Parts: sequence; structure tokens; C-alpha cells
Amino acid sequence: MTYPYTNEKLRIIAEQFLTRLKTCSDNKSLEALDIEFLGRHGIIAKLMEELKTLSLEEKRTLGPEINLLKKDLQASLLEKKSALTQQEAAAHAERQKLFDVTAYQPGELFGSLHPATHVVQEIEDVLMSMGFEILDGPEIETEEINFEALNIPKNHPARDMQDTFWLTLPQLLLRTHTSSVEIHAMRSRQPPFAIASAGRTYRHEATDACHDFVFMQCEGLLIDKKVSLSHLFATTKLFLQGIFKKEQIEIRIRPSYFPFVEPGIEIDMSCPFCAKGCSVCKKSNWIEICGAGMVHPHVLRAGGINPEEYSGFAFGFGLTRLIMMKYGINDIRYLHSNKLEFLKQF
Ligand code: FA5
Repeated sequence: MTYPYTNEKLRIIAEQFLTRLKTCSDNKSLEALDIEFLGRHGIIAKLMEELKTLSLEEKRTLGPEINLLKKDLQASLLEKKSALTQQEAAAHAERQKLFDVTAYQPGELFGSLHPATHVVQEIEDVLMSMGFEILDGPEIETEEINFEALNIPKNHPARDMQDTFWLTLPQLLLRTHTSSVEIHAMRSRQPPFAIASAGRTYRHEATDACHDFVFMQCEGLLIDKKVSLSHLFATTKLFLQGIFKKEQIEIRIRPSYFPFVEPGIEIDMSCPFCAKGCSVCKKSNWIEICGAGMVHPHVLRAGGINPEEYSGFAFGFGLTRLIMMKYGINDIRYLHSNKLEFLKQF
């Protein structure tokens, strides 16, 4: 700082500034001081304004001194700023020395697997232990594989059972069931074989407590010589016992129709959510969990397999419904809700 100023007023301003500067301990207080003294409406700016009203003689002596004062204040501010920055860096380095990495407790930040992932892993374990090969199938399918090869020709009324999301690209759709994987499997391997595939399926449907427009299915297909319905019953029973981890599973088997199997059946499980009927089971006490049957000869042929030599069974479990029943989730829509209160329970 250039001392002393010949002008008393400037000398006082300089002293006040220096006293205040000493008390500044961070950048925020420095900035405030900067604005007060050197800002557009600050003390120096006012001095300049006043200068305009003085005589030429006074202007000649005071003008350069005000400029000098301004430069001094700016230089002092800069000096203090760099001292503060150095101090902060030193304090930070000191804190770093004391940082204890072993004190970090990441446990509370862990997420957990989604119930769907849990069940898919369990299902795959159960099916692999029974000798099934696990396959993945595309979710975007051709009309030929999703419908025609499965004995559902164009204009067949069975297409209405699976209201379809069509893509704008010709003959492509979002698969309506995992049965499409059966065709991929048959066309790429020789019997005997057993495959299973779990994944998402899509239907243009209104949603309710047990229907979603995106839901998961788990397909199973076994092709060999002399396969019968009793093999299908035994396999699905073992499958359910493995998933629910208990011997006694209350199910009922009904005859049903799917164009790709003959005969066809459906399996229902007793509703775990009610005694007398609720919105999940539509007051029937039973929840439909699976469609299944003996693979239709037309489908075997479409897959390149001779139906005179081989037979097979197929099943398609409503995987999302199994998840609901396993964990007691009484509304299918929770599974896509992304609500943390819901997900934290698993
Ligand atoms: C089929 O999708 C057949 N592909 C199943 C099949 C496979 C039959 C192999 C024969 C041989 P279905 O449309 O019934 O069938 O669906 C199978 C299961 O998926 C149903 O039993 C049900 O548990 C579940 N499901 C069907 N629609 C929905 C939906 N909108 N939301 C949730 N789950 C559904």
C-alpha cells in the first residue's frame, strides 16, 4: 500500500480498508469488501464522482491519488485472496491426512435384486437341475414365428386371444408369448432335447390386479420319443414344488385350447390372497398360472421335426403371476411401479 496519502480523506479510507481486510477469513467476506470499496457504487466510485465537482487544480492533485488508492486496494485484495487460497489448500491437505477409508460403511447403500430377477434365477436353477437347457429368445418377433409356425394362421380367431403390439416394420411384432422360443429351439437342434426360456411378453390389454400389458412367461419344451401327458404333469408339478419350496401345492388342471398343442390344458393355483374370492382371482378362488399341452404335429413339422417319430410337451407359465403368489403381491402393477417402499421389502 502506498503510504501516506497526502489527502486526509484518502488516508482514512485506506486505513479502514486495511483494518477490514485483516478480519476477512474467507472468499465471501473478501468479495463483500471488494464490492463495498471497489464496486460500481462503492467508495472509490463515489470519490470519482465527487472529483467531477472539484476545481481543475484539485482535480490535478487528487485524481492521480484516487487512482493510486484504487490500485493499492486492488493489489491488497489480490494478495489476501491468494493467501487465503493457500491456507485453504493447506487445511484441505491436513484433513486428507486424517481421512480414514476404513471408517466408510457402504452397507447401507446396497440395493437388492428385484423379485422378478430372484424368481427367474430360481426357476432357471430348478429347470437346469431337471436337465433343461436355458435359452434366450428375441422380444421382437416375426409374425411367422410368433403365430404361423405355432399353427395360428392369419385370420385365425385364436389371434384374438393375444391382442398384439405390431411394429411399423412389416410382419414384425412384440412377442405375445414365449412359445415363439419353441420354434427357434426346434429349428436349431436335433431331438431329443429339453429347453426352457423365461422373459418378457407383450399384449395390448387393459390392466388390472392380475393382468399387465408387459408380463413375464416361462416356456418349457421337451421333445423325445414316446413323450406323454404324464411326463408333462410330473414336470410341471416338480417345477412348482421347486419354486414354492413345498411338497403340497394346491392346483387344478383343466382341459383348454391352444392351436399349438393337442390336447391342451391349463393349470390354476388356489388363490393365496383370499378365502372367499378377491379382485386378484376374480372371485373364483383360483388363479390361472399356466397353459400347456402336447405339441401339435403341425408345429413339430414347422420346427423341422418328424411327428411320426417324435412327440413332445410344452408349457408356458405366467411367471409374473408366480412371482405374485410366491411373495404375496396382490397387484401385478406393483412389479413395474418402481416404488422404493415396495422394492425395499425384497
Ligand atoms: C399362452 O401364452 C401360451 N403360449 C401358453 C402355452 C405354452 C400353452 C405352451 C400351451 C403350450 P396364455 O395366454 O394363457 O397362454 O398365457 C399363459 C399364462 O400367462 C397364463 O396362464 C397367465 O398366468 C399368464 N398371463 C396371460 N396373460 C397375462 C397378463 N395380461 N398379465 C399377466 N399374466 C398373464
